[in-house]
Amino acid sequence: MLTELESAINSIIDVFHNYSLEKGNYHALYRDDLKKLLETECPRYMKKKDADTWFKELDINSDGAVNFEEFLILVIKVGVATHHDIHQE
Ligand SMILES: [Ca+2]
Repeated sequence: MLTELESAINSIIDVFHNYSLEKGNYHALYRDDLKKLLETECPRYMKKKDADTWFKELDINSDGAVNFEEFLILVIKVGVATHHDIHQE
């Protein structure tokens, strides 16, 4: 049986693949894939930063796609913001 954290990590991987598989590449979110992911999965954080800005920020190696490691930067940033928000409520 998976621990709570292991399940959460699997969910993060599943979310990445739900959008990366749109173009049949397990390892890449293209600009429009990322936009769709942001709009669907974290709409609250699209209000402060648009999809193009997110894409430029996440595509660290400038290869025109967001790989899983780069996607984790989004997870960290949204996670930190959500944690902050929880303590404001
Ligand atoms: Ca990249």
